[in-house]
Amino acid sequence: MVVTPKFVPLTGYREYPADEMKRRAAKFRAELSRRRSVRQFAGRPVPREVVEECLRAAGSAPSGANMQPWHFVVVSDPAVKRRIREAAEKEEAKFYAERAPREWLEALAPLGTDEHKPFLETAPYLIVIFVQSYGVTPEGKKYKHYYASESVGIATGMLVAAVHNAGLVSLTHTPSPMGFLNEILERPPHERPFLMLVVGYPAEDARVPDIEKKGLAEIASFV
Ligand code: IYR
Repeated sequence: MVVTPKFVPLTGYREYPADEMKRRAAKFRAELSRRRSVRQFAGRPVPREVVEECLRAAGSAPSGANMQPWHFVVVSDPAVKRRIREAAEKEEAKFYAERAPREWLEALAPLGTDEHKPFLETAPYLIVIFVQSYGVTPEGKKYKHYYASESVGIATGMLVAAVHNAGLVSLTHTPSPMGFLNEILERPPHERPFLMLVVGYPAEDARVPDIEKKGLAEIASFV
């Protein structure tokens, strides 16, 4: 089937004078630099509309051939959160005791993590992000997704930024392996759990690891 491309004017773009552009870039950088991954959450509820808007922001991400190969499951049901915590802690216990090579455990040491994941029950929302290896039409026909992992990675980054911008904290969490999420959340086999984003308010006494980000000279080169 040959589709003729259809174009519309670029109405959403805004150009800023150079000094305003610099100010905006620096302000956004400063805002994002305040973001920290948090592992201690308050139980306080978060308005669902906030999460919905953050998901719309994530859904605006660019993706390979605009296939949007993602699905977000927002978990707030305490019984489902408990099942996820139990399954995750079972895998994590094996990870810390047997599966993780020493080098990996050494790399994780500054974070102070272990197999206990109380935040999976405390936080008001667990957003489980799935990557779809292929799409399915309403008629049941399969079609290929391109750069699915890259696309979902971009959408996830935008979700992390949106959640921070809204005034909440998050934790990117990847219990390994994550297959149990398909079972608990009843997602089809062509959807692979990509990452879980734990979202909520930080606990009042939340503490974060004393770690630093690399500077520009270390992460970028201009040629
Ligand atoms: N999934 C484990 C281990 C872990 C792995 C990485 I890479 C981290 O950045 C943090 C933790 C856990 O969540 O404890």
